[in-house]
Amino acid sequence: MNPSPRTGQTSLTVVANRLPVEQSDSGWSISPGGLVAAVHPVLGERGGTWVGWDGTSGRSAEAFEVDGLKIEPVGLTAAEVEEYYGGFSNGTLWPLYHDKVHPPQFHRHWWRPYQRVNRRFARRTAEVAPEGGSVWVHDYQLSLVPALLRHLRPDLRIGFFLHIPFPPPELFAQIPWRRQLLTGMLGADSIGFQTIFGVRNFKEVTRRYLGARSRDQWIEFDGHRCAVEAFPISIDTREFSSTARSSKTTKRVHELRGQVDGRRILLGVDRLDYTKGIQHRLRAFDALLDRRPDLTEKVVFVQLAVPSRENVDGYSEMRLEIEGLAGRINGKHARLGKSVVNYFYDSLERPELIALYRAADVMVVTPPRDGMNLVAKEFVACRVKIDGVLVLSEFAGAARELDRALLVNPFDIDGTTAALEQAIEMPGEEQRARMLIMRRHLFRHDVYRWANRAIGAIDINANADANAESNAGA
Ligand code: ADQ
Repeated sequence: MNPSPRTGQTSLTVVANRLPVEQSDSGWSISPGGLVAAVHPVLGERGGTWVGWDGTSGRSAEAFEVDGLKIEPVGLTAAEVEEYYGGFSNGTLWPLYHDKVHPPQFHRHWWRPYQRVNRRFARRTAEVAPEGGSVWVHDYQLSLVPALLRHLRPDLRIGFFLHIPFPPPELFAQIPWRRQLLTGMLGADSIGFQTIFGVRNFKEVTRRYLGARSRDQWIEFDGHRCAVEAFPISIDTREFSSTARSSKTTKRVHELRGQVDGRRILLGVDRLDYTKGIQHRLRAFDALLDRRPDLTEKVVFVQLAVPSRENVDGYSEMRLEIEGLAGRINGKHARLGKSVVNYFYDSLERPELIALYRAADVMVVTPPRDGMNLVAKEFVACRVKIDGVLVLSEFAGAARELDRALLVNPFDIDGTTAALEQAIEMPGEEQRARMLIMRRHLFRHDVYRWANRAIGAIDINANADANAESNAGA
């Protein structure tokens, strides 16, 4: 065992596809982001290591340290980036797990590099994790790591967290390598999903395709017990809220509002991905202006899209489609000097994003499928005046918690159009009542609570496995 000198808890090793660091002229620094922000305090307290890929191709594998965090890079060749990352992870699993909103491709020449890279991650982790330590593996790119790691290092406590949805059995069934993916994940002591639907789907497929037995939160397979639970991820609510409240942000909000001549701002903020439903919301907005031409001079749709996976199949076509759609809507409804859609293909700095969240009147989040969707939560956290309206897809994990949003089915253009109209015209009192409830929820359920619950489950369930009688399914 390797207890931390301060807490007596074992050290934590995080394993994720990407390292939480970025390089500039002045060297490496921790890159801002939800996962690293949530895990950093725990890593600081318990002592920790992060195993991951640095985003480049090449086989650099020298360990280094940033802000007290040990970094263990896993190198990938250019071919592996294409086949393991762009191919099996993002061309097979990503679209399939998101209900096939884009057709997945099944290629054996992607599966083999996926296995090889998963083995490399497992080996690297096995080399660096302290004896008896806890390891937390993240996401669909590394589904095989838990079982590989358990085989190499049976002394470790292993957790796995899936950030994206786990699909219904009839979709999962299509994967030629479904048994290997399931046995890979079941090597963990604890698996976390974003919602209870992920838990249910996973239990069902392990029963059907592995004959695993499950009871309550336990799945038993091959003499090993694994806990499966929903841990909805969240954000640093206090940090978003206090930045939104600052005088600097307030000044910027006034500037932004001045730039749109008092028009109401509908806002979309997404990674440019087909799971985010940017086209769905633009079509609904177009239909709204068709039906209510009087709104043309009163509203503007601001859509920010962060460049993402530009080398993966389907992404550049989708970008062209969205840009064409934005252009057509402007062509139809804009007046001289007044476009109705302002589209930006860019990533914003956090303070500017927060100012936009505050400046907007209506946040429009319409993914046809999304594990959680942090943008919806960030918007709510930034509404320090307890106003504004969230229009949210019922197919985002966040809809389970943010149920005072106007929930929409993004495939239903008429329904989404009606929700946009309702949002634009919602009285202040109703905005306040809805927003208050959602903000209260987010202050109680922030990312620190998420990390504590998920990491706590790894420790507790590993102990349970060692001590408990094997009675699952009895
Ligand atoms: P994503 O799909 O990448 O991740 P999402 O929840 O949509 O994550 O969050 C995107 C993040 O990027 C947000 O923090 C947002 O602020 C930021 N962002 C988006 N557009 C931006 C822009 N133009 N400029 C700057 N920042 C921008 C996966 C799953 C999600 C799940 C997360 C976390 O697909 O469902 O919520 O992991 O588990």
